[in-house]
Amino acid sequence: MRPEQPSAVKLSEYRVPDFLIDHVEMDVVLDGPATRVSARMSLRRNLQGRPDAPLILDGDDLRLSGPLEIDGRALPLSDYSVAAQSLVIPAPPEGPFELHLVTALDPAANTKLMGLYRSSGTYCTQCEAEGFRRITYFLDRPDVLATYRVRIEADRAEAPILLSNGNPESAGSIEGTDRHFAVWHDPFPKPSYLFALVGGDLAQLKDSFRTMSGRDVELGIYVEHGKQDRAGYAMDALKRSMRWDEEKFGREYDLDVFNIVAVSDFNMGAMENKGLNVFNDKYVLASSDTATDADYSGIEAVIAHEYFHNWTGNRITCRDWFQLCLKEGLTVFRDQEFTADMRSRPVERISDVRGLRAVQFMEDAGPFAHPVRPESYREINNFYTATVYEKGAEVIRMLKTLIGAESFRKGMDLYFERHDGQAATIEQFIACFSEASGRNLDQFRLWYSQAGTPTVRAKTSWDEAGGTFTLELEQAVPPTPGQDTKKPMVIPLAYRLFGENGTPLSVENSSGDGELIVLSDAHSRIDWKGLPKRPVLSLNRGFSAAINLQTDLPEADRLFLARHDDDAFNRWQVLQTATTEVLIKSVHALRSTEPMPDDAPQIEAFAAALAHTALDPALLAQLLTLPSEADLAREIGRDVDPDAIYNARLRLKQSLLAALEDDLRARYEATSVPAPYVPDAAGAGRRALRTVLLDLLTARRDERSAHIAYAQFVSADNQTDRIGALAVLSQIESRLREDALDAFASRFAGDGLVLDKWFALQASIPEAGTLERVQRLMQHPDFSLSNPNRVRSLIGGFASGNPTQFTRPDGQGFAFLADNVVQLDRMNPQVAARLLGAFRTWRALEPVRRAEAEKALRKIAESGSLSADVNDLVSRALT
Ligand code: 0A1
Ligand code: ZN
Repeated sequence: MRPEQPSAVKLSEYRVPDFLIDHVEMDVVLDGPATRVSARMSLRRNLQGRPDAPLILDGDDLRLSGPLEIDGRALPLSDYSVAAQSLVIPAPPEGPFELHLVTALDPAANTKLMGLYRSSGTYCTQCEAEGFRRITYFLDRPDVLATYRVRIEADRAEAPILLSNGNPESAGSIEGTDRHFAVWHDPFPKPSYLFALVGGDLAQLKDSFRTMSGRDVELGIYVEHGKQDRAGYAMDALKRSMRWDEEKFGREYDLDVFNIVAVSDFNMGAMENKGLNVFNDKYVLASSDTATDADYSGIEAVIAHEYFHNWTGNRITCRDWFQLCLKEGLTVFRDQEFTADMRSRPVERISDVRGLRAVQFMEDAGPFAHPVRPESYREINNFYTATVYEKGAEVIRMLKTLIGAESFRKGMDLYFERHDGQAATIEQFIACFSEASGRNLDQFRLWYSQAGTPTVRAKTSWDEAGGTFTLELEQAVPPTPGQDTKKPMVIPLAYRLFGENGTPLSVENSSGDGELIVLSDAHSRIDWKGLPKRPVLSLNRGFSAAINLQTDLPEADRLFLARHDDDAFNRWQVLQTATTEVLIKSVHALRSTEPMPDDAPQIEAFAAALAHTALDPALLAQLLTLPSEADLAREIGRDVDPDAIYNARLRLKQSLLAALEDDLRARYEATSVPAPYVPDAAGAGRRALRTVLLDLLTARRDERSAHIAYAQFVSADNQTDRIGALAVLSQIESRLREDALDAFASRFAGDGLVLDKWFALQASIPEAGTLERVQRLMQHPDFSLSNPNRVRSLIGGFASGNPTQFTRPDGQGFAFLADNVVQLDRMNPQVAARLLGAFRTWRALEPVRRAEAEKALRKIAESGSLSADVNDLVSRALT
């Protein structure tokens, strides 16, 4: 039995709004359970809308306080009606009018963390996608753009800081009381999802930024008292982001102030509200003692991402939620480019592609697959996905590769110029690039409408007599839910041909596009003529197309590329591909009577990488990291046995250790330098290498291995080395592991953000006792089901970070997740629904585990009143 389906919203049924709201005057009285919001909206009929349509405002979980007023006069009760999700005025005035209404809210009771809620006492808001309707009745859709003036009033002691969007206008005391107020005005018309308000007792870090035209902008980062000294890196990242957007895209900041508030209870990473970004504190707070290099780079990326939204998202927003990738794919592309410029471009590319494959390719291959621009949804919250974000960014990157950097920049300039102040669509966006480049991009748009990862098969041949090298390409897009047949896509394949000794050859190919092949048919053939010798082909360089590439490269070509390719990404890729093949063979061998494959070539390749002393340590760390368990599961595709995958990886690590122990140790020791911790790319690369080497050095998982990891744990003077050691140690069953875990817990007791790492590490231990450990940890004083970060670390860490235990053949791992999803759903549907992502590949499991996964999904489906969020995902998972 499948749960009942709420009706779907469809792109094809988009209609312009029947009414528009030009301006809103809000008066928000923050007063605990007696909080009140007064909203005066300047409304008018939209001449493009239906002439006789009633006014229907959206609402969710709202209580009206007092009568509605139109132009200052109370509206008789018979002239409007209030239902669970709407307020309807059947016959509003014909001309422009002002609607005034007051809602009564209890922010502390808002456990969904959507709308106005409290996080550690601070009043804060989250409105994307449909949270504003939980604050007041409104036309809560992104194509209704209004200016806002917001007056906030609160007790001065409880909330000395009062913030909203735009610029501060006035502030003062309310005479004869302990209360005060602040007025904010945002001159830029914006959709309601960008509204924000904060009231609380927070510490402030201040700075300023002079824009390219010489305006001074005041910057503020607000955090819990006592944590200001952990906000410095975020501030630095903000200033670098502001400068970068000026230099790379000509985009200048537009208000007098830019504020960021960090809160500890937040459903997602952060939110780009105009002039007032609200952040999950995980993406603001960092010190060498509490944060890892990965945390620092996460902060840098998310700060940049939210800041870049000011132009791609806020100044130009989305017409409807189907266009979500218009702002998200583009903004992820921009933040990835920023990180590449701040750090190492090839290392950033490798880690972005690793992430894309691990999450988005998985999503694209399972029941949750959907196009970058979906065409229908039941719950929009479930479309903040890797497909919309990460594949959306890849589509932008492919567009740039296809039309060239210059046309791309021209297209962006045209987009900003033409659509500033509007709510736009993908068609309008793409039209700017067609015009700028003079290219027809109709077929390219399939990247937005066809789900599934294209597979490209490449076959090469060599005609010695004529000196002709031939590449035959064949593309196919697999069927996905609702899309059985697909059309050929436009696939930009960057390539280079190498001659002897690794010299790049400059020969025109028969399609004549420089070092780029644009595959647009199902089959295609490219010839290079007049070559003296068979060249070596490096294809899809830098992962120019987001595809699964299958090549017939002979072993000799691979070795050649591993050594000579001047594209670091492809040097990494050839080694990954070869290692993946060996590991998959091992998995099959472990599940049958076939012999184990020969891993001598892997050992040789790793030895060569280790011997290459001039290599960037960050790149070496990537080269020495085996494909993940999830990568292998995806490549295997069906009848997946996570235990066999785990054992195959461990076995290869043990072979590498047996063959290369001295080299590994020497290299490991060289990564330990006594310099003080600096969270820069160079240091981060060295530390990443250190932990990768530690993992290999301890592959025997014996007591001696535990000692090696423990030694790094106790001597670490920064969180990266400490967590790196603890992560390795936690995979080894030993007394030392428990000692180290206890020491970590007492050192960071009370600091949830740091303990999240501790929760996640324990949740990922590949041992039968882990489920019980996780259940025990749920009782830990620093764990709380109401905090999304804790839930994601412990429960999410188990479901998504522990393939062998989550998929236990006895089904207890699945059942544990199911029970928690049902329980959490009553409190916070978004967080509950996100946990279900762990089921994105359940059908690929071997039959015993698959049956248990299905049982758990059915149990959720049958558990009674589910939120739209969980309902939607469970029913899609079971379809
Ligand atoms: N626009 C934000 C993501 C975001 C979406 C929904 C949220 O609701 C809980 C919060 C944040 C971004 O891309 O960063
Ligand atoms: Zn975003």
